[in-house]
Amino acid sequence: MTKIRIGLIGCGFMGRAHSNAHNRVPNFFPELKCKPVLQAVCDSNADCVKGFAEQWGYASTETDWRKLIERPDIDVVEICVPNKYHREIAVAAAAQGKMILCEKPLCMNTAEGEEMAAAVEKAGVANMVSYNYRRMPAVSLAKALIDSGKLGRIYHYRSNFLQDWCISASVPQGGDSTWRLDVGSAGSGVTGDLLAHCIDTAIWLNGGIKTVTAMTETFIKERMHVETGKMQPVGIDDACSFLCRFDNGSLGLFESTRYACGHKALFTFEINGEHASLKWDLHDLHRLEMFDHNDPGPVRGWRSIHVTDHGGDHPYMERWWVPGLQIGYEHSFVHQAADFMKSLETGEPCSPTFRDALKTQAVCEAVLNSASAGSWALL
Ligand code: SOE
Repeated sequence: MTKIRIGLIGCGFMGRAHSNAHNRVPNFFPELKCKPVLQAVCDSNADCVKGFAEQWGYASTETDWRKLIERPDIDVVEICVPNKYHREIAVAAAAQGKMILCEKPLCMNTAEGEEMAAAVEKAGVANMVSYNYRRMPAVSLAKALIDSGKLGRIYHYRSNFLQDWCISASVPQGGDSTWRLDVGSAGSGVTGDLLAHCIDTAIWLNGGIKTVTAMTETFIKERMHVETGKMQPVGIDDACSFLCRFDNGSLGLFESTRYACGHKALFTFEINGEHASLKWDLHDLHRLEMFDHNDPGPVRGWRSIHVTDHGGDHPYMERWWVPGLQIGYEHSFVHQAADFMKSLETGEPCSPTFRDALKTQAVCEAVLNSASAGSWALL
């Protein structure tokens, strides 16, 4: 058994999701030869990092990420801090020969992404970006069905990610909890934060995107900035919709907003092929809906597959309870961590690598360019 010593940077919501995942892997994937060990956690807030280490079981703490990446007892650097830090940390960690697991989106823009992908490739270190929804069993099942040819030629792909947590003008920008609203920390708004998930899943399921035309809007133009205490212009996109053409000839339609009153995290996709359609909804994440035109006419209709079966029928589910008992959001991170550990054993890259995630970054950038130019953008 090889211990893979994790050095986590960032004690926020994502730091918790990743720590929980590493703790669960040895319990639910006992056959893996690589076992994650929570070696060190780093955050600039000394009180916060100490409490986090105790709560999740990290052996030690750091308050300077540079010290963490230089430590010889760290194998994997896990980047769970605001997007503006991803590039610098990843490039420095690769230079130290560390493997890297980076939160999404990969970075602030494609120029940074190119540098990051080149750095991990030059160093020859394992790398992955945390687009966790790929590893929801129902989403993985959709991938297997599409790849088997069940849907035939694909005509349409549509996807939404709708939230409502910014609808009040009193939500500030910047700081630990609301950095996603600060363009200097996040790079963009819903495009990099939410549509990036839709785009990663779309590329995985339906292939590359070649042209886009988009519109964005910033509904609330000024918000108080946590760091200055002053009202400042909002530089992010609050909402974004775009049309696209995929390499396979199908047409795509995407929408994301943080102003869809009543929707908390409504990530959905639907794909229509010549023989069948599939749809999925994060609020009902263990179900995959399928319409199969080859079903006999009298009973033809949408069926709702409860993706909880064993016997190899449903991805990852054998690991958990008994058929019919569902799992949740956090399990996608456990699957991701387990697949990463497995890849270290086999030496195969674990997708999405930095290079894979750069494709999503390029679509996000084309979407934002198209919205500001008011024209189609080519990839
Ligand atoms: C934003 O609210 C957010 O937390 C994203 O940053 C995550 O990536 C997404 O999975 C849920 O929503």
